[in-house]
Amino acid sequence: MRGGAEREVREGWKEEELDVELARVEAREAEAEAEAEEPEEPEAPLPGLSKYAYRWDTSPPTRAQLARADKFFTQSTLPAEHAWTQGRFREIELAGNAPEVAFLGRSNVGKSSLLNAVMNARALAYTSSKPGRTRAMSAFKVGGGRVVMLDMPGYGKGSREEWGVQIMKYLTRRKQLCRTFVLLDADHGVKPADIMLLEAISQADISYQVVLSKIDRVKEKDIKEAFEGVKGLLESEVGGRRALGEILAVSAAPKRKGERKQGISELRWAIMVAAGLERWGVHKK
Ligand SMILES: Nc1nc2c(ncn2[C@@H]2O[C@H](COP(=O)(O)OP(=O)(O)O)[C@@H](O)[C@H]2O)c(=O)[nH]1
Ligand SMILES: [Mg+2]
Repeated sequence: MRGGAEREVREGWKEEELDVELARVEAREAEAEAEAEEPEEPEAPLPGLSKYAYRWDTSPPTRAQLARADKFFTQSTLPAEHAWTQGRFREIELAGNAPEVAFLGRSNVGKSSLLNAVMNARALAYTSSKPGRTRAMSAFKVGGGRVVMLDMPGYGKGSREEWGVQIMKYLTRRKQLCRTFVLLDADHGVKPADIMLLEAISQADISYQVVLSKIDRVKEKDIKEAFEGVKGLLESEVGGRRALGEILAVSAAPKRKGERKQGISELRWAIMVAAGLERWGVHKK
């Protein structure tokens, strides 16, 4: 019968289509099963990334090195002390040739609080919640004068002109200055004033290292994003040629509850490396 033959053919075609569809469904199911069986792959870690540092040019300190750095900065027999405060470069007593490290950044980014945290001092460096209060440079001796830490006036509104002239003189002329730390607020992100500061120090060919401040205010994943963003910035024209391939992240934990000190040992170690004190505290055999 014609009608029956036609149906057979049609049904035959349908069966083929069905087979194809079935095969597709099976394949999809198998795929889904395989996916479900495979343990979820953790996000690939960024090489060189740790909790308080992102390194692409340096190697991370060992636990023993971090412990020595903490010891150096917290020796009770040799507490940190104020060395000098000056507004003008020519007035700074140039005596002494201890290695120096300077802390730069916008007003209120947390420079003075961070110095106090590193030096294990409550209020050696003057801190203020009102921006632009520190107009002078202050120097502090650490470890019996083996290192001098400099708290610089904030870069930002109102103080830019004075800042430019005096600080640039210091940064470019001071022979014993071995590293400049540029603080960027992890909470507020990179601001135009930060870009101007980075451009200024890059143009003056000053070597520096970036430190993200106030990380107690942001989530861990935001710190990672900030690290990547800042690396990109440092590798752009803004960053110049002298940025260290290592960004640190810190919290100075000032007064309020819930604000924990973080990343301070790593920063202490970075200062010791800059000052050539890697071997300090290593017992001689
Ligand atoms: N949450 C938080 N606040 C901070 C931190 N460091 C500093 N601050 C606060 O930020 C303000 C400015 O700090 P200060 O150290 O004077 O900044 P400077 O102008 O860069 O020297 C003060 O109110 C500090 O208490 C930090 O790590 N975490
Ligand atoms: Mg200050």
